[in-house]
Amino acid sequence: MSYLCLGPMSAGKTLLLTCLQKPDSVNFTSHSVPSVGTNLYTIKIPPIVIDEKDVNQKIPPPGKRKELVQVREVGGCLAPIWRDYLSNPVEKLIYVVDTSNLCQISAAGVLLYSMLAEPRLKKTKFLLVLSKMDLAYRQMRNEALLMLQMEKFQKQIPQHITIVQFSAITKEGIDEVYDWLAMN
Ligand SMILES: Nc1nc2c(ncn2[C@@H]2O[C@H](COP(=O)(O)OP(=O)(O)OP(=O)(O)O)[C@@H](O)[C@H]2O)c(=O)[nH]1
Ligand SMILES: [Mg+2]
Repeated sequence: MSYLCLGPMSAGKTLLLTCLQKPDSVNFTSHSVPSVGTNLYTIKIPPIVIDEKDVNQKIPPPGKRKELVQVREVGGCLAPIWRDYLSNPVEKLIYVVDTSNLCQISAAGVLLYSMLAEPRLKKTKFLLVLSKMDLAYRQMRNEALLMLQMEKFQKQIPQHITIVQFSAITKEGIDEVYDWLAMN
């Protein structure tokens, strides 16, 4: 079973996965180059922090939370052949959309839908990452979801999609991504 990370070119996949690997290594001076192939990231998931004051906190039983996962990024320039990476069953798929790129959001939605409609991904768990949330000129969550036509998609597809707002710079959403990766 594999974990994949897909999304259009420059969506923020490399920086997301680098940030999950080493949060402190990413800051506003960070930059990355386009991935022309695939990159494999081994991510150590930090243990859950128990907040004794939070009576509603869900603490998974021991052994139920993964500690180490491997995620393969497939570069956005390989979108025409993403399907070639589906030969192993895909347990989880992270799909990254750049909320600051108005020209790309609708196209990102079409590509996402083509993956959701893929028969080999019917049992895959999807995480939709709305990236670059630190940028002032980004789309807000609701506008981005509207442009992606998420409401329509969610009625038509069997997969459950978790949605996270993320910034590699401010680390917004990082704990939610870790929790999603860690769950069985
Ligand atoms: N401000 C800001 N910039 C980001 C963030 N994530 C990525 N970037 C920038 O966006 C550009 C593209 O990011 P990448 O992570 O390389 O994008 P990618 O999805 O891996 O792109 P491909 O490998 O071409 O498919 C880089 O210049 C990053 O520095 C973020 O959270 N905030
Ligand atoms: Mg990349």
